[in-house]
Amino acid sequence: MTQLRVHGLDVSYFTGKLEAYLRAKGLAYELVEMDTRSFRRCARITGVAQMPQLELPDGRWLTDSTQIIAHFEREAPGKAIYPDDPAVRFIADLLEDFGDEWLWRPAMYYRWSFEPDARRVSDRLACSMTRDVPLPVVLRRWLIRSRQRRCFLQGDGVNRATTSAIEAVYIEVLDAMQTALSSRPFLMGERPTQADFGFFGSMFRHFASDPTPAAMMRKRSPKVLEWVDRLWNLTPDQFVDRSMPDTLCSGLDCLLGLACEDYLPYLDANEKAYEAGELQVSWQSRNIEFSTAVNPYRVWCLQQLRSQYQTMDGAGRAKVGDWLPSFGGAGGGIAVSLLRQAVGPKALALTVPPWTAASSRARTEGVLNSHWRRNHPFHH
Ligand SMILES: N[C@@H](CCC(=O)N[C@@H](CS)C(=O)NCC(=O)O)C(=O)O
Repeated sequence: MTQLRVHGLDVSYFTGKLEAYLRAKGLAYELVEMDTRSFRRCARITGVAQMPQLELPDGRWLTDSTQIIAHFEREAPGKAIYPDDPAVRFIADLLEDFGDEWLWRPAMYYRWSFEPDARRVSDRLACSMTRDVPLPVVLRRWLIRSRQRRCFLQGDGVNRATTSAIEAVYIEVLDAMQTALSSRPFLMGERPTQADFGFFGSMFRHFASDPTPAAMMRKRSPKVLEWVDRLWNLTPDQFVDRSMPDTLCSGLDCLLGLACEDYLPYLDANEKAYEAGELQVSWQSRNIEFSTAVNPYRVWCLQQLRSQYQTMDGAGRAKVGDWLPSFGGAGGGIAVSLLRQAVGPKALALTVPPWTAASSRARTEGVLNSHWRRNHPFHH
């Protein structure tokens, strides 16, 4: 085996994010379509039942799209996507995390609540992910829908009372991206950064592909549609000689405002509930009350952002301290105080990847699901 093997699916949010990054870097890969058996096999190696999982040519494994990108930015530093300026890089990290995590719920909502969208993807999953399940296709399709609706709609705070707030996230992000992309090809400037890839998973695999949100994108935000194609079609020669963003461009205020006013207060509530040993967390978005399971993975996301902020030099912290309140609206000041807090006593450590089948993380820590909880339905 000489090239990278991406174990995932062609309808998957984070597989799409990783594929776009590898294409932009010019790293050849083969997409290996998962089924339930290979999903379990990969989980036994990396300790996390999720996709994508990346098999390196030397037999080592990586998982978590953000960590995989960090790995290649370290190991293959040419054609860099991380900004050189630490403060700009921090903002790109924040936007990557916001894109990764905060659009998951709207992406699942549009995919599994609307009949044409749910039909299209349950058909696809019945022939891909569950092709090794010895049941008739109709039954597989039904099981997939029921499972996704139970886990990612009912289980993630999607109900009649919260629908308007979830739709507002998608619409506001579309508008914010349309503004940011009106005068440049990528979110932060002339060159792609991790911020672009953070938004790409949801925008490409869900919003631009599932019929209901795709119609909205075509009508409302053609610049976003154009950016989706641009990023998927990106090769290193298109950006290597472009300069890295060294300051914040105008037009990012709406996006940063959403990250500071909507996402970070949730991350704060999630962390507090985790620290208190609770299983559920409640928070408000647009005056609507949500209650969802505490998500340890996102506690780790906040800890990562905080330690990145705290390890910057004084000049970098000062820039972020100026930018967040001026770009991020009222939530910007609160965001800065959140970033200044010490990492809580229950700091989470992600065992340093890559893993090999012999050093499998699962063997010592057991298998977690993609939100770092146990009891994944595909385990047994
Ligand atoms: N933080 C991970 C998230 C990966 C993730 O959540 N992937 C989804 C599919 S796009 C998944 O595997 N979900 C598991 C499930 O459906 O149970 C990453 O960045 O790769």
